[in-house]
Amino acid sequence: MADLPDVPSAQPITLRGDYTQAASDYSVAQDWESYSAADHDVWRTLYARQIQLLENYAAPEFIAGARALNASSEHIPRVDDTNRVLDKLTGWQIVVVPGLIPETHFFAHLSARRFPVTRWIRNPDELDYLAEPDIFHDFFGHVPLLTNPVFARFMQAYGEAGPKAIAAGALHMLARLYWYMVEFGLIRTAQGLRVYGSGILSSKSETVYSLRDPKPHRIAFELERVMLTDYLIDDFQQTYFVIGSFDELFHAGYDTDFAPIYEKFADVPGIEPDCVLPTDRLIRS
Ligand code: HBI
Ligand code: FE
Repeated sequence: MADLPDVPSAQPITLRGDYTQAASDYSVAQDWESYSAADHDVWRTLYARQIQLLENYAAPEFIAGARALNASSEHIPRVDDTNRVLDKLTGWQIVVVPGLIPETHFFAHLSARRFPVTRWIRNPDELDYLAEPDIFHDFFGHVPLLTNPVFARFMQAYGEAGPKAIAAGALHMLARLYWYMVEFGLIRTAQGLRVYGSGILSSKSETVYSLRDPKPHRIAFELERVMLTDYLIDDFQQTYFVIGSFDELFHAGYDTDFAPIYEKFADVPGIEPDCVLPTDRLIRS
């Protein structure tokens, strides 16, 4: 059995996945036949809620990706089917895992163009909040943009950056980039501000909140600013960072040598999640 990963959470949570059958890279069989009717019901409910929000809230690239995947609204997708689509579009693959996996393994999968997707789905009484990612978050939230060549290449670069960040003792700075740009990112489009972050788009209430609520700050993306900003894991974000295009994100993640950033800010404390600096460019939603 593979070792249990450390949980990247302030509150101790018990990982609910079954790690006993995991291979050394933490992969497991999806074993689609063994999902229950109740599991498929949860998928159908969540899918119906979120898919109808996309048109008015999601980035066009995300909508196009969700369409291309052609996932069923009726039942949990079969990963083998999705992998055939992904392979043709960007060469990515989904690898099914029991749940959170250790960072080094997570990075290794991403750098090999494999996205880890949790096998299990939440219970019917957890539609709105979950401490760990499940297959709905991982699949519905993350996989659509893996059909986009620019975003997919950014994700690979993120995986490649992992071991260097760990060696430099700067994993927390790299993890902030993932948090704010992959999980909670907003983007400017011709239709106004839109969401592309998977943590937002797999949540009904945060999708609306992130674009419409006057409370959170929406700040133009700036790499060092993001890599220095602490985040909240168990509440809506107080700050969202906004990219102008996926090319901008790609440029920051792919063409930038992070080593000087890690060095420069090694002993600098994180910026509070609700802080607005005089240098920030605020974006109106
Ligand atoms: N494992 N399955 C899974 N999914 C994640 O998003 C994930 C993980 N392990 C580590 C991790 N994320 C983060 O700590 C890294 O991005 C830093
Ligand atoms: Fe996620």
